[in-house]
Amino acid sequence: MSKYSQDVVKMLYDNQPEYISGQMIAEQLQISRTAVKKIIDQLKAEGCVIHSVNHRGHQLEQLADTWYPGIVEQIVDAQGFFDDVYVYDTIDSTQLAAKQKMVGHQNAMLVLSNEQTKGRGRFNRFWDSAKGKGLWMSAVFRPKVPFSLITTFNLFMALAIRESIQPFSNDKVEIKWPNDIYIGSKKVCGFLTEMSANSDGIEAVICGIGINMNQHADEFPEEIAHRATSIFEHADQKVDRYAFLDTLLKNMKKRYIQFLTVPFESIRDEYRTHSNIWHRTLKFTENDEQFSGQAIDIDKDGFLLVVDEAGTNHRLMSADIDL
Ligand code: BTX
Repeated sequence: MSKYSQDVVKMLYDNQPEYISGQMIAEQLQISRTAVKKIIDQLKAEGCVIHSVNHRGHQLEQLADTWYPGIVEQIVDAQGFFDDVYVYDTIDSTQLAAKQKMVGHQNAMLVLSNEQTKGRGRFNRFWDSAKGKGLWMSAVFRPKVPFSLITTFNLFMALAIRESIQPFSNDKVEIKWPNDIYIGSKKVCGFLTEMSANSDGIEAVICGIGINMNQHADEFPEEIAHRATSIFEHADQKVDRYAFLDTLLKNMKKRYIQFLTVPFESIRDEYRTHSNIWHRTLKFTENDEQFSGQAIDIDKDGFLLVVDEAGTNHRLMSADIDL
């Protein structure tokens, strides 16, 4: 996409819901009206819904299912939290890109891509990241906190993601400790937190977030179709990816500040209320060990307390849980 297309789409976006004339766009960008018309036609072909009316100009109704860097930057800048943002059309993994981009400076950063060809979950498991269907993003934070606090970071982010999805969904959105967000019995989001540290302390916390926004149920690959869902499947309309990103970044900022300033204990009740793992017998897999049991609580460090069927207590830092 040419630089001018980025400028035009941003002008249309900034002018919403008003019309802007082709003449005005041409003058501001110092290009011909024919060039403007060509760009507008191209944006329409990409999937932008733009109303073009003689003597009034162009009005943007809906953006295409893609991240336009200029608009993403505007949303990110308005939050005043992340210093840098990188937007890709396609990439192997935003998590890998974030780890490369964060070297040599102390900036907080975001990396987003329309598609990932090698999206990864925990233990290098695949993460399906279809083009234009979801939010595939990695966020790099630079907390100056002791190592011991990091075990709770993921829990604060879980709340941020859950409360961002909820307003877009007609159905209840819940946290499945430690790394997933569910709607009903299906996963709508997976996220993971990795850390980079040296002997002086933490260099960065890298949070990779995959959220299924607009897939239809029959669009998921066969191996995950029975346990994956999207926000769209629980909404009346397509998710506006920009409105969603804005909501998510606001909540991430809020929860990050909370992470830095209050102990997990002060949000524990809230976390418990929004979790889907209580009062049922579940199958846990931790490393190679498997057992059935009931989750009882989460302790102040974010570890899950479980009692297995033989009555033995377990304190889990991470595990796979079959619902
Ligand atoms: P996880 O290991 O808990 O979940 C991975 C498992 O989830 C897979 O084995 C598969 O069964 C299932 N799965 C794969 N893709 C999807 C999907 N789109 N929706 C629902 N279920 C799925 C959770 O790992 C953490 C995932 C983080 C993904 C983000 S995306 C941006 C960033 N970049 C990157 O490479 N990873 C992170």
